[in-house]
Amino acid sequence: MTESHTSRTLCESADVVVLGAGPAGLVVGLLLQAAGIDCVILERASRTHVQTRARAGFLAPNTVRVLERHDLADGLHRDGRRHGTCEFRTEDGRFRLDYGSLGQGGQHHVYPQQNLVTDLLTRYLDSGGRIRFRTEGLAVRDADSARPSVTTREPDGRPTRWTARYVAGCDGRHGAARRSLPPDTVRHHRHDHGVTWLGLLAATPPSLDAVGYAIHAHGFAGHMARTADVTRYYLQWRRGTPADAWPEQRVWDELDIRMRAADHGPLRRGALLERGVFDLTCDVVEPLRHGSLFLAGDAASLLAPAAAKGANLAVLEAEILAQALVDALARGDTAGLDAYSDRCLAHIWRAQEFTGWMTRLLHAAPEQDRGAGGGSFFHAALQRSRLNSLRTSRIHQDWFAENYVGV
Ligand code: RFL
Repeated sequence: MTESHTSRTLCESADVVVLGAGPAGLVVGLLLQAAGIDCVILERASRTHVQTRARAGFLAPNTVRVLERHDLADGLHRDGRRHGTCEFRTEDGRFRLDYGSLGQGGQHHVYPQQNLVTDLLTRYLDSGGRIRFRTEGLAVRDADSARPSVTTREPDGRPTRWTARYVAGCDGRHGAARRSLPPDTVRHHRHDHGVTWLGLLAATPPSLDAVGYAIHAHGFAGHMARTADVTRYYLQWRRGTPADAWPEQRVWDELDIRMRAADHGPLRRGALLERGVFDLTCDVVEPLRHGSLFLAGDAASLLAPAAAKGANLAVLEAEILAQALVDALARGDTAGLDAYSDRCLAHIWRAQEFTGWMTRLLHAAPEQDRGAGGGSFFHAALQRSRLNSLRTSRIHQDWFAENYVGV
């Protein structure tokens, strides 16, 4: 590590500069740290913000295995709960799939992402890891050289240049890593599923002992456990409508209608802690490398949240990337880095395909194709057929289970 000043720009260095302290960046940082590699994590937000950002909650078996392999799973085993059932509610009634005991998939662990991030961050800091909060990466420069650098804005506004051997771009969809990719060498594939969700966090215990997926003429509604006191709900939402357009009472009344509470039991209501609107869009950057810059997590690929894959892919890619960086820096073996992009893209496209299928299972048709009152007959009939197949075909159920928990 070196530190020097030019006339106005502070210069620092590390063998690996990791952008972003989400699940991807923290796993990369922890694994490099454990292997004795000199690294630093640069994070735009404050520590408090990073540790309280509520997002994912369903961790796949592979994610748990990665965390266990590196002795990072204590919190998850202490406070997480195993989960293996989903319930579909439609106009034809409801059916449950015990996906945890189907196929060769396994169960999820329900453990809020902010708890996981807090565990990883605490371990990283306790083991002497370097991290700079409120330090925004502005651009990755000279990535096609052996000495790339990252320009940053420090908390006091001072410009800094971090030089490195490698840069791990784990700073999400809107981060500096993506922005720094030259458009002529990297393709950016985008897709819009044409559907929008209102995501809600409610201060109330779960109402079902399963993930709830409700298909209704008014649109989709979803229920996902988080903790004993907090539950995530989703409502399909008209694109462009602000998150706060409806008062709480109307949100709960609509959830009751779409979840068919009158037939299947009431929902436990509580204060809405958080609302967010997001369009179900996805994208993939290809390849996930430009010279010495590697992308992982949401920076590499964004998935619609319908199948709960994003955080799980982030952890998978982070372990692969960290191992390859250790091989390169400790042993001079760059085969892992050369294979990184192809290896991860195979997982990413599989996850994108299943997420797209899941989106079409939950939504009859993109908004622009829908007629008034819930969609054209054709799309609705296809959706019903899809659901019937899932309800009745054991092979289809096994396929679902393997893809639902797999990455
Ligand atoms: P993150 O977690 O976004 O972390 C990126 C970090 O980079 C920082 N950053 C920068 N730092 C420095 N310089 C810059 N220029 C920077 N720009 C950004 C940010 O502050 C942040 O700290 O990305 P990462 O690590 O790749 O992890 C990805 C996951 O967070 C994401 O895929 C999941 O949350 C997606 N997701 C779900 N995934 C699941 O596997 N299971 C789920 O149940 C699940 N539910 C969800 C979700 C995402 C949701 N949102 C965001 C729509 C539910 C929701 C509501």
